[in-house]
Amino acid sequence: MDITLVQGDITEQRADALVNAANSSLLGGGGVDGAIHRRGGPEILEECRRLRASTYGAGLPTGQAVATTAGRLPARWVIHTVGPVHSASEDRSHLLASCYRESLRVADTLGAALVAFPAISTGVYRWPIDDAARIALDAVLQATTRVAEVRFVLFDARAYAAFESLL
Ligand code: AR6
Repeated sequence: MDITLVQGDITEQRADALVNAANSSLLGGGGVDGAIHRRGGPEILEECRRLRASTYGAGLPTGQAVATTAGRLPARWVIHTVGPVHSASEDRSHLLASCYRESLRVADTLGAALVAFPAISTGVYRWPIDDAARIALDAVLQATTRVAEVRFVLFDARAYAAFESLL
């Protein structure tokens, strides 16, 4: 598997699947989630609503992932995953690693070859970027997957530098 790093906006990436740092409601929010729904259009939210009604009435659990159409985004699918809120008193790193693993598992079921990830949990959910980058890279490197390229799309220079120094 190739791992590549890009600094920029994930909604501008051409990929088979873009991963969304969603929340368990699947009904949108700020950050990457807001950008994906804004740029992708209402089709994505409609499919999220259907998923809630059919399967995730109680919400998508933290660490799990589910796919929808990508609407108007330059991708075939959006894979929504729910990162953990960072906690100073409890180690939730297994849940953050699970987001990457489960997203790649869903990507395999779709047959996605190129998957773009944001730095999950490092915005609203306050995970320190250096630690999040280590967990993300470890999880992806240890995953058993047919995905050929994982592209991390880092929004700012600090996040990019955190991933680059580890890679
Ligand atoms: N492209 C790539 N990265 C981005 C973009 C973008 N367009 N926008 C922000 N980032 P966040 P979380 C970076 O807050 O911490 C939402 O409200 C950002 O700089 O999007 O997992 C959801 O609905 C940061 O490094 O996700 C949830 O309620 C990273 O993406 C909650 O936020 C993740 O920041 C999820 O919080």
